[in-house]
This record gives sequence, structure tokens and C-alpha cells, in this order.
Amino acid sequence: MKIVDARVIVCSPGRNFVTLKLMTEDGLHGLGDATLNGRELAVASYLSDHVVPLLIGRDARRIEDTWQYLYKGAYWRRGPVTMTAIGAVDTALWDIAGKAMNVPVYRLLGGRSREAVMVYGHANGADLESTLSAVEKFRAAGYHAIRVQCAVPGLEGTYGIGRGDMFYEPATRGAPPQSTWSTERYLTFIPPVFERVRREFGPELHLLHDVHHRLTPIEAGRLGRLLEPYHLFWMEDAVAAELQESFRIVRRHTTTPLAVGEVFNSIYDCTTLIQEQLIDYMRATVVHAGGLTALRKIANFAEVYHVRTGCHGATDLSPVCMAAALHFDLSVHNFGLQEYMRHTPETDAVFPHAYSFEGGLMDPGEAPGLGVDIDEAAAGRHPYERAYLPVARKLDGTVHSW
Ligand code: EZ4
Ligand code: CO
Repeated sequence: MKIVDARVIVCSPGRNFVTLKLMTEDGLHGLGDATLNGRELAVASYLSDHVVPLLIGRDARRIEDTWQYLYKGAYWRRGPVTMTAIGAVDTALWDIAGKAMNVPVYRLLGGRSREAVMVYGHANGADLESTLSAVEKFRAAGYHAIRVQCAVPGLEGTYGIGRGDMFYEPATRGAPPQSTWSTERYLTFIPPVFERVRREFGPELHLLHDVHHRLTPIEAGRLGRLLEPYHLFWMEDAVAAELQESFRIVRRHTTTPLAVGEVFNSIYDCTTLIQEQLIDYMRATVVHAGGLTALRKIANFAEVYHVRTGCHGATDLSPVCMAAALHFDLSVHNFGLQEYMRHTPETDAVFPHAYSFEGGLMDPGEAPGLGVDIDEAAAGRHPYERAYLPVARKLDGTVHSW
């Protein structure tokens, strides 16, 4: 089953997406998400200029071999651009494999380990009252798990605070917006927010919080300790993710469960974290960690150390990645929780999909392959527009950590 054609489709139905479409000689096609938020065209070029020429004529059934060929054969291993490109190829090949065998991808991954996939939504507010009403909206929509973010008074544009009700988009078109940051104000403000949310919503709801890599290890230890009475499901990205050893300090000071990894692109980003049991949830995604082939290996490794998965699922991961994540979540034994941010109607129209949400749970559906398609004519009506994530500065103007 030879690959005969490949297209890299860049579109912007409300936000930018890069999608790889592979075609086989027997008329099947497979899709892979290749979106790297704020650096989209680098991956598009990596694919068109360097990877697609290697794919034409290859056997689409050789998924593992193609992964190894692109990873080891490039000499330059790892990095978000490379791994996103490899992830797109790998995802498209799993999609084709499912279609060729007429089964949904989760069946190829070992079948269901559970009946459905629990997801969490994003409740964001500009102040405490609007945060509480956002939590209520998600609870009323059936969510069992809700991430709670609240703007810190006096700080401009706290990251993670949405611009709409059930929608949230982290990137902004044009130049990178600037936000301000003060660790002192943040650490004082956040614990009472959770105290209030717990008081209003009771002990059962799973509550999560994303620190977006903003703290030092000892500050993160302090926040985790202050949040212990409100028993979070997880505290995410407490410190910058590249120094794995810093989690030893955080871990020493708090029993609040820790999640990290939305910026990881390889198993080598988390070997210490996993083997020393420094984290509870590993958040790498299908698209950025090199596809289903690579993410499954990370999850299998993590299972040995009681670390569960908690895949990133923001709006910058396209519906193709969302579908792949759901097939993965349904099948992998040590699944924990899946992030789910609803896409805009424009995005959903470009990517018709079989996955569904009901009562806080999601299911990838029974369509063969991933169960997602791309309407190329609709995609063509939404041309790319450069966009960036914001850059944060401390009150004295120093660029702050992500
Ligand atoms: O910052 O998707 O948990 N979700 C998040 C997201 C990420 C963006 C980065 O592209 O932290 O908002
Ligand atoms: Co996050």
C-alpha cells in the first residue's frame, strides 16, 4: 500500500492549523495534525521540504519503521518542530491503517480499557464571581473535572483567562501581546479562590489549576501546600519543565498531585520525572511528542511507575489530534484525564469528526481510522494569519518564565 501523494494544508478557521494529508495508491487517505502554536510554518516547511519527498513510494503499513526512519534517519533528533512533523506522519499512518482494516484506531491500540474518556473543561474568570459562575456553567454541562483560573487583581492579561464563555484561545493574531506577572500577588490571591470554589461546589468535583510554568520550585512547593485543603486533582506546570530535577523540591514540600508535560516532545524529557515518581500525570500530546507510536511508549514506561496520562487538549491541537488523543485515552491502561477545549464552529466545519461529548465524558466514535476528515474547500476559505502566544514581563519589566 504505497503512499502516492501528500499535502500540507495550512488554514485558519478562527486559529491556525497545519494538517498533513497522506494519500495511498488504493485511494485511502490519512490525516495528521502538525500544528505548533505560534511556529506553524516551521513545521509546514519541515514537512513539505524535507519529509514529504521521503514518503512518496513508501509502504503506508510500515508505521514503526517509518517512525524510526524519520527519527533516527534525520541525525538531528528531537525538538518540537521535528517531533511535531514526525507526529503528523505517524498519526496519518495510524488513520490509514484503521481505514484499511475498517476499524477505529483504538481497536488497533488494544481496544477499550474503559467505557469512555473523562475530560476536563476550562472555567476562567476576570474576577472571583465570574470564575464561580464559569465553574457552575461547566458543572451544569456535565463536567466531572474543571480547571479553574482567575485573573490576579492588578496584573494585566493573566495568561489562561479566556475571552469567551465556553471557548478559550491562547494565541493572538498579529504581534505577541504582553502580560504582566507578580509571583507575590499570585501566591496571595489563588488559595482563597480555591477555598471559595470548594465551599460553593462541595468535595466531589475534580478541581485543577494550571500555573503555566511561572514559579520557582520552592514557590511551587508553597502553593501546593497552601492548596492541599482543597484537594486538587492536579497542579499543572508548577515550574519550568526543562529542569526535571526541580520537581524533587516541589515533591518534597507538597502532597498536591503534580502534572507536567504539554511542552514535552520526547520520552527523554521525562525519564527522571517518571522513574523517580516526581509527577502524577504526564501531559505530552500525540502531535508534539511524535505521534501515537511515541506517546504509547511514554505511557507504557510511565505505567511501571504509577504515573498516569493527562494529555494536553487546548484549541491549538486540531480536531485531528483530539481524535487521536481519544483513541489513545480509551485504550491505554494508565489513562488519567484528558483536557478538552471546544473548538469554534468554523474549526468544526473544516474538520468534521466522529468524536462526541456527553456528561463530561468523550468517545472517539466507531468510524474507521481516526474518524476525522478535512474539508479542503472550507479550509481554503480561511488563509493563515500569523499569531503568537503572549510574552509575560514582571512588574519591573524583566521577561518572565513560561
Ligand atoms: O498554554 O495550548 O493546559 N493548557 C494550556 C494551554 C497552552 C497552549 C499552548 O499552545 O496550558 O493554554
Ligand atoms: Co497547561
